[in-house]
Amino acid sequence: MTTEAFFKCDETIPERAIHIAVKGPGGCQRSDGSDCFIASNIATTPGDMTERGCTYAGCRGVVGGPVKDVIQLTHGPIGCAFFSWGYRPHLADSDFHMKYTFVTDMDETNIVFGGEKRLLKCIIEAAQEFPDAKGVFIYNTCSTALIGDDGKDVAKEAAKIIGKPVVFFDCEGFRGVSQSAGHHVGNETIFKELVGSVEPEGDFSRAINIVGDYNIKNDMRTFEPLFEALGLRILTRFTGNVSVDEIKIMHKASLNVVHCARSATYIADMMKSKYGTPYIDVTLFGIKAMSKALRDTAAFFGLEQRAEEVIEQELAKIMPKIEYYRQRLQGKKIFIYQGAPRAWHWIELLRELGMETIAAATTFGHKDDYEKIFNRIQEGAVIVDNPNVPEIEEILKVRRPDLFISGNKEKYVAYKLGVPFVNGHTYDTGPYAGFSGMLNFARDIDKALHSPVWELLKAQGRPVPGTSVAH
Ligand code: CFM
Repeated sequence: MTTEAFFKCDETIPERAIHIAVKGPGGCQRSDGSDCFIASNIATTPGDMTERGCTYAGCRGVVGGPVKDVIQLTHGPIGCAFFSWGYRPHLADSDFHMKYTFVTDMDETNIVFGGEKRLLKCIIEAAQEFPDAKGVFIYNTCSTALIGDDGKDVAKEAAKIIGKPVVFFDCEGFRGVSQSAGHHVGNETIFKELVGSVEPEGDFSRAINIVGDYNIKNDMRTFEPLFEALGLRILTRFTGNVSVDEIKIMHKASLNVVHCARSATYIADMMKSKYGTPYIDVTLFGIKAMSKALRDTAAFFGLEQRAEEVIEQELAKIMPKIEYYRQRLQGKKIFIYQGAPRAWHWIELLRELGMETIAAATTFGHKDDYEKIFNRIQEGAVIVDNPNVPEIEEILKVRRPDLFISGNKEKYVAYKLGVPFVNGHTYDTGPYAGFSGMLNFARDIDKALHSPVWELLKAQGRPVPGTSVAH
């Protein structure tokens, strides 16, 4: 075992060593040289400059927030509502959920005397102001949890008064080690409070749910028509572009097709044990993965032949353009840092475009996410759990990827260091899913890599892609 930290910036945080690994021959090697798995889903060391979000963020921002026809009400201070509003483009065919955010706006007096009455008043007022809303989702925050407000009880009372579902999420920020706990709370609460609350008549033998896709910049438009072309009906989307009434009947579907395994396997598991609904895991990004998703789904319904026709038709449309981009992107080295699944979803997609991932990091991945990354990534790549900001900078400066795929928080760090960047969370000009979305992704990568700005910087003697920077 060596005492030297893998990253120079971690010399004063030895706790980081177990979160960093290099893919060795056939497996993983930790930064201290020992063979073992990377540590994940544990609390961040105090003082470590993590980029993680809170449980409330995972519940309100990721799982509950995309539901399009409910009042999205934060029970807490105004900042919690403001900073979770509008950043993630989980679009729908209406914009109520993106246009408005609601908050009980807890101030000092409310914290001292309690916020239950205020919460009830806010629910009633919001429901009166927006009579078309189909229900209310209430998200708990740290402050209201600490003073012991019984939001669940208020929700019950409010539901009787307004005559619509009022769902309370126990998603106070401090509950988990990252936003991942909020996904779990979101899944469990929606399952218990809404799923199965209505029993519709009809034939659901060819109905599926898309589970764990949030319709980021209309991702769903790229793949839903393909599932429909197989002869299937999409009953419920969990939770991109979905109404509360569709969630209530999602238990009627014959199959759950799970895209984001991290944030939504919980509800697929609960549906399997309560209703016997089977599920399959898919990746809806990239040629091989998207084709496999269609094949696996079709196989469940005995529609194999139709799947081959759909795939052939779609590939004919994109392959000439994919070939064009492959020529331009060949050999580029990529650093991906995403929440979790997209880091493993995209390794193969990038390979299909001629590129290799040399570093992959996730904010809140669990063991199963890292297993998938290790299995897919090339030897010698570095894998980092819950990276801190100096580590990200060090990877950009020392390993010099040709491109960094990450989110808005990291964009300017990349630009300052002369590294081309593509936004993998909210997309530059997405959608990126499906076959057609892959072309958008490739085009954005091409634009980032071949922007004329890099030539201008070179002329000024500034750092440009592919050159190392002293540190
Ligand atoms: Fe699932 Fe997501 Fe992701 Fe996620 Fe996210 Fe996202 Fe993400 Mo940003 S649900 S885990 S909490 S695929 S918002 S649509 S891009 S970090 S890798």
